[in-house]
Amino acid sequence: MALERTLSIIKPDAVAKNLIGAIYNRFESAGLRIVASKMMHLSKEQAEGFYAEHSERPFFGALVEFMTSGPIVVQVLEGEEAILKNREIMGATNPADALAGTLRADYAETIDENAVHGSDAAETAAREIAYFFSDEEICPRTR
Ligand code: RTP
Ligand code: MG
Repeated sequence: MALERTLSIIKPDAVAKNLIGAIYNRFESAGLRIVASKMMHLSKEQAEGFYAEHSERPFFGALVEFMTSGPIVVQVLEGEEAILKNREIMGATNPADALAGTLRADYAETIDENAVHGSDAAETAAREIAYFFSDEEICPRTR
């Protein structure tokens, strides 16, 4: 098993619904450690840059508008198989397809406003963590 880090975002819909603590509890209950955390309100440029891989997709404009519609909470999660584990905790992109007990099944209404983001592979995790956090802002456990 590999110790990994992944980038997680609590999206504007879930922050608006007062779900920050409930979502953090899911991460910690699953054994993931929050090793960096900040609240932000993304600019259009920041959201476009973060989702650049989707820039040609038909939903890109709506995605950027949604991600800039209110504050988000961004965190680095660390743990064994953290990338896959977080994706399992999140559930499928479309909440209608998400397994019972996942964040998206419990807290999201639509594919456009689906509560959380999580990196999908090691390379994207490294890029996404560096997009939001400097090395000094990441604080691994010392005890
Ligand atoms: P995320 O990146 O946010 O963790 O979600 P994901 O990997 O499960 O989904 P991805 O394919 O990366 O898409 C990014 C976000 O774009 C929106 N989306 N809308 N209307 C659509 O068909 C559609 N497809 C994707 C979702 O908000 C998705 O989370
Ligand atoms: Mg994705």
